[in-house]
Amino acid sequence: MNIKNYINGEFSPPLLDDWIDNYNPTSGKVYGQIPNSTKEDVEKAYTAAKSAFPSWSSTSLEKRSQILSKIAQLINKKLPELARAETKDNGKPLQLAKAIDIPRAAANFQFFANAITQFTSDAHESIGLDAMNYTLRQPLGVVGCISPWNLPLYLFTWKIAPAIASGNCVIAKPSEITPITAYLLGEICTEAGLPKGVLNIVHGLGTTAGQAIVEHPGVKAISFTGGTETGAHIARIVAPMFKKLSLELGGKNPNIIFADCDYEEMLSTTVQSSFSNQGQICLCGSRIFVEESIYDKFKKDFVTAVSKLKVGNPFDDTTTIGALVSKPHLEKVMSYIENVSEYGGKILFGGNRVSVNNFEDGYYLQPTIIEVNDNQCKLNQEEIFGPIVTIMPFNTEEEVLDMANNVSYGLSATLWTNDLKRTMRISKNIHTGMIWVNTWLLRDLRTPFGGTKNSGVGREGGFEGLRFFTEPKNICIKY
Ligand code: TXE
Repeated sequence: MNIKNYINGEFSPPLLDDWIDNYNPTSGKVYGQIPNSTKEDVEKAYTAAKSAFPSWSSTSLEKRSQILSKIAQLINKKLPELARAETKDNGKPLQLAKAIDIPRAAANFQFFANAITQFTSDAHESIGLDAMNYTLRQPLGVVGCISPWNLPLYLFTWKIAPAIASGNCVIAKPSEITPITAYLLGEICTEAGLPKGVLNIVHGLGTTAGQAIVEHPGVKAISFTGGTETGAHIARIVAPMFKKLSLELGGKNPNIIFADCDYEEMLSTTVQSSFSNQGQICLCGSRIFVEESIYDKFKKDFVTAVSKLKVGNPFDDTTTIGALVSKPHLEKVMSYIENVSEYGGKILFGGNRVSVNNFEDGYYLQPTIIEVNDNQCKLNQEEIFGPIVTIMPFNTEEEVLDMANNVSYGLSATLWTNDLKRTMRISKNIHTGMIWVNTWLLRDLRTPFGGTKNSGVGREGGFEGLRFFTEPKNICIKY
């Protein structure tokens, strides 16, 4: 499938007619080409976005909301096609794309279609001074949205929906590794009646097309999800330009399991939080800490449960683990397995590539459990972002809190316990942006989403997202 840029409501080839191969990770084969866009394509997208802005920013909230709702409806209507495209492009099980990725992309639009009609600004009466302040929340203008490959349409729309709901025009770039559903979104936006130039989708490499969006002096804000190193690079570029910046970066999230938890529920959720989407979710609980008294039992039961996961053809209904997203990513993940003993780990389960019938060159890897005995080892400090978790025991609350916090990331944490006081203490003292207690990845789209430390700055979700994409302007009137 060959895809094109979506600029000013039209599909167009890259101006320099340069293309990049797109791989299908389930088979390891090239199955299409995508534009290798350059600065010139970004400039074309900018011109379209800039000229659409005056009209879009003064379009009524009801009208914007109707268009966003229509986009949501069309995503739901085309769910089977979008889910298949996502699986082919990313390698994830089709069941997952159908149940999570595509419905959530629709929900992102529907949520912000509703949220924008409820978003209000403040008024402050200066009592005794005969003055009234009111604060406008104005759209920024042209903004940039750059998203990764792990949850392609889900994360792409999570940025675009609040940006356009609040009246901005967007230049968006999906990951070059998973561009297809973003391409299909262009058609949907046209069908939904989104005016030309409100959303412009430029495909290409991060270092050229992505960088051109970040560097463009007319782009007022960058919302980025991706790797920590890339986030730091972007921050260095935009800081002296004083752009608004939201960064959602990597994670190395602790999953803390106390003996008093609801064991069976913890066990099945822990299998999910470890290996969903081949472990390629920034929220996966990749460091599992288990209270000593249940450590041996957990180890045995966890290995048994994980051994039942089925790695295979992602289009097959019974598959629970599909292909990793790309060859370089598979190689990165495998390097941790190859060096496991040097890094102080012992493989309890998995560790091998899997050959899948008719998909022999796909990027399949067993879910892998590694036992470690030092939280400072590389396996516990670096984001692997694949189907690998580490486990180790702990004795006291202080000890596990210390290990949970002793890492450069601070995205999320999961806690399993029925002790209320302990829940309150740990939740308060853990250094992450989000904590799930007795559950994992239960999402309410109104809540602030994001991390601390090397996991990024800023929050997405709910009104936080709308605040990011608007500039507060205070007006003080003396009467
Ligand atoms: O991400 P990149 P990569 C982590 C994970 C993974 C590592 C690297 O550990 O192994 O990051 O992954 C665009 N200017 N996460 O290299 O490069 C790029 O084109 C502007 C965690 O694939 O950060 C893509 O659209 N844009 C993460 C997007 O950035 C640039 C999800 C993300 O790609 C750019 C993915 C530049 N200079 C990986 N360079 C999460 N937080 O969920 C690249 N891009």
